[in-house]
This record gives sequence, C-alpha cells and structure tokens, in this order.
Amino acid sequence: MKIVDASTRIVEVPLSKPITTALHDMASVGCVLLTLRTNDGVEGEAYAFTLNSARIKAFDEMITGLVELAIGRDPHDTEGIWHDVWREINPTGHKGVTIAALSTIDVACWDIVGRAAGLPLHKIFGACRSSVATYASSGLWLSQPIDELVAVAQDFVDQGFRAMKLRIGNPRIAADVERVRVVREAIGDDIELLVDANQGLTVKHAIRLARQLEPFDLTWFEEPVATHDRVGCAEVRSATDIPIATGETEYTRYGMLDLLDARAVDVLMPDLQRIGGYSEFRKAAALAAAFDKPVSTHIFTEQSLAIAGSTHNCISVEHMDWFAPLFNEEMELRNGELVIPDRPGTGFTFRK
Ligand code: SMN
Ligand code: MG
Repeated sequence: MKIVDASTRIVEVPLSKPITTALHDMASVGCVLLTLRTNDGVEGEAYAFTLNSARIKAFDEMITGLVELAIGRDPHDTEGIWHDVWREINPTGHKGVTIAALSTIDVACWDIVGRAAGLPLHKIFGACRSSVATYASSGLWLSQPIDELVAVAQDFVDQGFRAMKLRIGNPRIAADVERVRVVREAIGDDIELLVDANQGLTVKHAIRLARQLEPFDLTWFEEPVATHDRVGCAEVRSATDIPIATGETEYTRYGMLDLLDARAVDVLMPDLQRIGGYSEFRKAAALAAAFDKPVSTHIFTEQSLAIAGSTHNCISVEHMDWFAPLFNEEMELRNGELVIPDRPGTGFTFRK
C-alpha cells in the first residue's frame, strides 16, 4: 500500500459568540483539513487549526510542503515518516508550525492504518477502556459575566457532564474566588470543577489565589503561570494542595520532559497538534507514566479518544465542541463519560 495523493482545504468554523481567556480572544477557529489517499483508495484525515484563522495559510503551506515526504510511502511506516519529517524540520525548528504539520501528517497516516485494517485506532495501539472521563470545556469563559456562569454550569449538568472547567485569571483575586464560589455552589459537591488561568498570573498571585481556592475541592489548577516559567510553576505546585495541570503549550516529548523534570506538573496535558501526533503522544504518555503522572488530553476531543482508549494513565479528555461541525459522526456522552468509538481509524470522517 502506498500514499499516492495529498490534498488540503481551509475551513473556518465560527464560535457561537466571541470569547476570551486570560490569554486569548476568539471568534472562530480556522482549520486546515488534510486528506491522504492510497493506491488502494483508502483515505486518512487529520486537521490543524489556529484561533481566528490567524496565519492559517502558513500552516497549510507547511503541511503541503512536508507531506511530500509521505507521498510514495506505505502509510504503515508511521515511525519512518515521522522521523523523516523530524529530520527535515531540524533547521526550521521542532516547535510551532513545523510540529503542527508533522502532527497532522502523522494522524492522517494512522487514520489510514486503522481504516485499512477495519479497526479503531485504540484497538491497534492496544486498548484499555471503552469510555473515558471527560469535562465540559466549551463554556465558563473569562468573558462571561458572573451571572451567566450559573446558567452555563447548570446546562452542562443537564447535558450529563460530571465535570467542567472554569476560566480564571482576573487581576483581582477576590473576583476569581467569587466566580469559583458561585459555580461550586451551583453544581454542588458531586460535580468536579477545574480551573484554567491560561498563564495569566504571576507566581505570587497564583500562590495566593490557589490558597484561597483550596476550600472549593478543585480537580486541578491549569496553566497558572507563563508556560516557560517551569520553576515558577513548580513553586506554585509546592505551595498548594490543588493538583497543577499544564503542558498544552509545550511541544513533543522534550517539552513534556522539561515539565516533569522541573516537578512543575501533576497532570500532563499534551495537545495532539503540539505534541507531534499520535506517534509522539504515545511516547509522551509513556514518559509521564515513568514519572507516575497521569495525562489528560487538550482539546482535539474527537481525535484524542484513540489515545484515551489505549493509554492507561490517561485520566480524562477535554470535551470541546468547536470542531464538531467538521465531522459526519458525533461524540457520544454516556453516563458522564465519552465513548471511545468502535469505528475504523480515528472514528471520525470529514464532512465533504
Ligand atoms: C484553551 C483551549 C483552546 C483555546 C483557548 C484556550 C484552554 C483549554 O487553555 O485548556 O481549554
Ligand atoms: Mg488550558
């Protein structure tokens, strides 16, 4: 079997309304959709995205350029193709757009492997579960006023979620504490609550805030400080008993190793596009396991289910509904967990 053709198209998916975190202002996601085709007529699909479609053509260009290295190859040679792209991007760098392109090519190759075998990828990787814990993440944004939070939280519970994530990172500590208090009161003690500061805080601010948030039984405190301040993140971690989650803004196993080595993290959160695709995600998860740390996947909900279904130390996936309009199939929430699809490959196919 050989990959004989690759094509991309750019699709912009609007969000229902503009939203913010401590770091981002977002109104849409722009996606590059990659389709690989084999001489046997099997297709493999994957996408990369940027917020608001910012510089999305650069991502398209990088994918289109690098996918040449996969043309003529057997799609089962995922490891060989990955390493050829890795070698090629060395002069440009092993972070950012290059890794996003590598990730997209890798996921599309694996999708072909699954579809050609007629098997879901978690069964090919080595399955360990058929559903996974999840938390609602498409809401509770920093831009939402406090009086909207209760209705959003209630809606998540009504949809069947057993956990949800609230964005924090206000200049005033009291404002964040109040938002957490209001949501915790609304959902009661049986629903898990996570917070994400999107790198918006200084170390001292994060420590003060974390101490005031301890009574609210938070599942984790995500990205409290700038992603590059690993020592600062470790300081926050040692000053609070709230578990620290981070990793979404780091790249490849090397970025994960830096966080683990720095003792900066309790829950490692690789992002499929920034980690280097399925091939590298699995290595990163094994690395986390060697440090006795769990992983939880960052966005890319549909594609991350194959990882969750085959990674023993994966404790949850983030439920983000932004990309659902791209796919023919829908994610299935059952008893508060996301079902790992039994369909071949990633289990999700692009709408044409
Ligand atoms: C997030 C994800 C995607 C875009 C903006 C913010 C956030 C998260 O950090 O973890 O959900
Ligand atoms: Mg985050």
